[in-house]
Amino acid sequence: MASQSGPEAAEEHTSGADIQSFFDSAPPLKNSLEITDKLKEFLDKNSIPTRDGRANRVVCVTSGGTTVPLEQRCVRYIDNFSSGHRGAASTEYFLKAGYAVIFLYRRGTCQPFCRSLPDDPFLECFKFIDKSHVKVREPHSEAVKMAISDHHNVIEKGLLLKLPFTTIFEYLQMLQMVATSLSVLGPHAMFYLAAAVSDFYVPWKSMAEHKIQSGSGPLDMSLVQVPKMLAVLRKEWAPFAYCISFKLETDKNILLKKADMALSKYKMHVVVANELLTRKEEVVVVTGDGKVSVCRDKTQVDSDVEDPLIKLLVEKHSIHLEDSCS
Ligand code: PAZ
Repeated sequence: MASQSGPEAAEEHTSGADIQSFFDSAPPLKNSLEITDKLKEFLDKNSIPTRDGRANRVVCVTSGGTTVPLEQRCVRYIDNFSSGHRGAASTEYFLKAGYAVIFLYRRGTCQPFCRSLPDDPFLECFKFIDKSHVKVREPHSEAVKMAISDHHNVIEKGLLLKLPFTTIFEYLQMLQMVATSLSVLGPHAMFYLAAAVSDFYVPWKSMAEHKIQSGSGPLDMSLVQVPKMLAVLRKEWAPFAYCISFKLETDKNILLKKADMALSKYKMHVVVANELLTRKEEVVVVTGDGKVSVCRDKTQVDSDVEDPLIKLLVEKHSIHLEDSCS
């Protein structure tokens, strides 16, 4: 089941009780103390006003797809499509624009600053000079040097915090932790929710403990709807933050209608609508003021749509900040 976005009917009704029951029944995060410490350290660094007295802007970029385990000792799971390219590229552009970034990403998906690294098998990119020295082979050495130095630079300055998730249970618990910590930044915080989040899941308590056996015939299981957390994020977790969500469809005839629905239903500031096949070329930025199509600069070979997209969103965030502070 690819549960990128359920049918309209399935998007209705999320009660506080559904949300509570999701969190109550989710297996607790194994590393929640470590995450709390990392968030605290990151915010201590990034909530200090800059020299000119301006508050720092911090964005949480979510990236990659969540999984839905079918067994507690998980052998099988349902996955959601997302390579993580959008989130990784956007993170780089937000950092360039002066934001500190919390990169909440699916383990194993695309990482910031790694996009220009060679596709060749990793070990084929290196060679021994002598027994203790390794060199990057040409033509990869420039790309590898750039990736290492760009990444090192932002980590050193404490501007990038990377938090990995795999399952829908981990993702939503971590998103809640990040959102409630970022609420101290008020309108200076932004959420850029590009992760592909499962719409249906198996509640932990009704999940088989051991590997499901194939001997007992066809598999018949019923999945429960994942409560829509966007409205809670807006209303309770980080009520003053600037919130951007994504809407992915494969049928372009319903895409903009669904984006409009998400905008009004979850009170997002922006919904970025994209179609699976053209997502790297064009997106549509949907706000209460109208719709703007944003395209990759096709005259440049290495250009990507995230470059103009992030520029536009940064402008919109600035207007939001001016409005909030006046
Ligand atoms: O990760 P990627 O670059 O392969 O794809 C990005 C995307 C299509 C997952 C993202 O732009 C998106 O639309 N995320 C939200 C998906 C959804 O509607 O749940």
